[in-house]
Amino acid sequence: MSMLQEKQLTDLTVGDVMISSEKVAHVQVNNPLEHALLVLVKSGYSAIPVLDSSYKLLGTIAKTNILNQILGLERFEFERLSDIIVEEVLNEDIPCLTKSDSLLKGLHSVINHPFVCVADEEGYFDGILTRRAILKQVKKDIYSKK
Ligand code: 2BA
Repeated sequence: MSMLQEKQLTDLTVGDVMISSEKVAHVQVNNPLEHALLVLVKSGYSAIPVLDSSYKLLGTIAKTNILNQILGLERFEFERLSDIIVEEVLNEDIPCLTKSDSLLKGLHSVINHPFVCVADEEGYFDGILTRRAILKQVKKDIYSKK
């Protein structure tokens, strides 16, 4: 029996159910917006984490942030995508969890955010906790009690 099946919902940690960093699409803070938009469109995600060159978490960036930034008075000025870097647009005001936080704390944070980033005490990026991963565990818990 796997560790995830043995543990009760209330005993699970964020580290047990998060998507680990190597599977998470991300952009670096000094990338041009053109690259960030390419990663967002190609991955299909609406928002992804932003890291520095040492893989520390700095924030997130969404397609909407990029489109807002290049919205001129009459049209989207797509030619500006190569002149602006991610640093000028990212959201720094984001919640963050650690791997040892309880899943219940994670549940609380995904009420307002589709995903929440996970980092260690020094700020190095470990992965993300998504609504999907939380809902799967909640569903498993409900069915195990039927
Ligand atoms: P969204 O991109 O707005 O995606 C909302 C939901 O749509 C996702 O929920 C997932 O169920 C589905 N979805 C979107 N794009 C997908 C894709 N390329 N492949 C499979 N399913 C896809 P969650 O899975 O709960 O993810 C919540 C949010 O976490 C996503 O919001 C996205 O911003 C971020 N995310 C999830 N997985 C990621 C990854 N591997 N890398 C980067 N960001 C990720």
